[in-house]
Amino acid sequence: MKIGISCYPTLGGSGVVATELAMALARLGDEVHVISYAMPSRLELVGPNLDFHEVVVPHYPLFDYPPYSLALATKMAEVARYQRLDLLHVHYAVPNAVSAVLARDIVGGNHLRVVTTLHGTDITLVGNDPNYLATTRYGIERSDAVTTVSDSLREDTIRQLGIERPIEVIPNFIEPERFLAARGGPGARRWARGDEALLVHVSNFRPVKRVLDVMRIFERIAQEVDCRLLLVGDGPDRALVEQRCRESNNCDRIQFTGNTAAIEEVLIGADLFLLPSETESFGLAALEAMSCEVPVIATAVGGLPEVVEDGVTGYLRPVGDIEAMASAALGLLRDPAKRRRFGKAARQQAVDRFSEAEIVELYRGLYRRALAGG
Ligand code: GMT
Repeated sequence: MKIGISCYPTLGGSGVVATELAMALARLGDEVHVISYAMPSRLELVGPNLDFHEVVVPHYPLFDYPPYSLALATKMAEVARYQRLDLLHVHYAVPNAVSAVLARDIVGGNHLRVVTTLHGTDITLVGNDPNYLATTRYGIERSDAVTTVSDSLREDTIRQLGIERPIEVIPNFIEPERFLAARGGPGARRWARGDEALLVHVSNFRPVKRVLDVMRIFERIAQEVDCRLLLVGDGPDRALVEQRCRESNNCDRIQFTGNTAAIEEVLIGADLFLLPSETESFGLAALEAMSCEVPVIATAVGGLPEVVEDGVTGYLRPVGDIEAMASAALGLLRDPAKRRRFGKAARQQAVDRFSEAEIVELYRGLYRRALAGG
């Protein structure tokens, strides 16, 4: 198949899933063209059948807001026409779905298909904003096929956007071997002093991630156990977090690594993963932690219960319940055998339920059905 994949190029979950999917499809022999305003962080040009096409958004004095959606649609139409694409698979509805639908109209004929994958905040925070609602709904309804990354997001899409069309659930995935390969090295323990417990949080530091809750949980745990916190990623709330670590006199026990594409290097060897989000449609970071045998302490929201099994691969507690999350974490840190058992179960479930090979085949099956759909 000849597939155009469009996504945000950042290290956010939707960009990571799109990039890993693009590389997996190319390895399977499909011809893949990635379309974005910058080269996605995790993208490696794995072979001659994987290309990158940059969307250029020219500035003009009239434009206070350069029209990215139009430049994207123009590039999608150009790539579709000249590379003879069978379909465009767009990740994140705003504005990618609308741009793809427009590109399909520009190309004309009846052969180019549009597949849209909804990732989370494109529905729960952005798409349902009245300023974007009508175009988000239009992009979803006019796509030839639509997927969400969890049952929970599917329900949110139906309820919050009033969507009535069929939506298929295809979850996020991991490549199991990648996380084993890091085992030989120091992994996260390069930051540890001696035997101290290592807690890790990975995110884009947006308010929805509640990074201050990560700090509060850590402070509570640190009262009872010798431990260190690894904060991976970057974003708007980082300054707040740095301020909090100074105020609580914890800076010497907290390490900021910034963004990294080599996520396994900060997860292998860690003791616990913290994800106290306000909402989370799936929680790819939690799945990546699980695949490194790291149990997850998270909130019981959105798609997280579809990923983390409470009491088996981690613990799920109510949003904002610092005491409950800290005490669940302490229960595991004080019982190393139990923590290891949870870690093994986490890896097993990640491999059994979310392996790349199986999930990528779900996408390919969907593509075939969309192409056959006339
Ligand atoms: O907020 C983020 O984590 C980034 C966001 C994105 O679209 O890049 O992530 C969303 O998509 C991921 C991949 O499908 C999901 O695993 C995340 O749960 C989801 N984030 C939220 O719903 C907050």
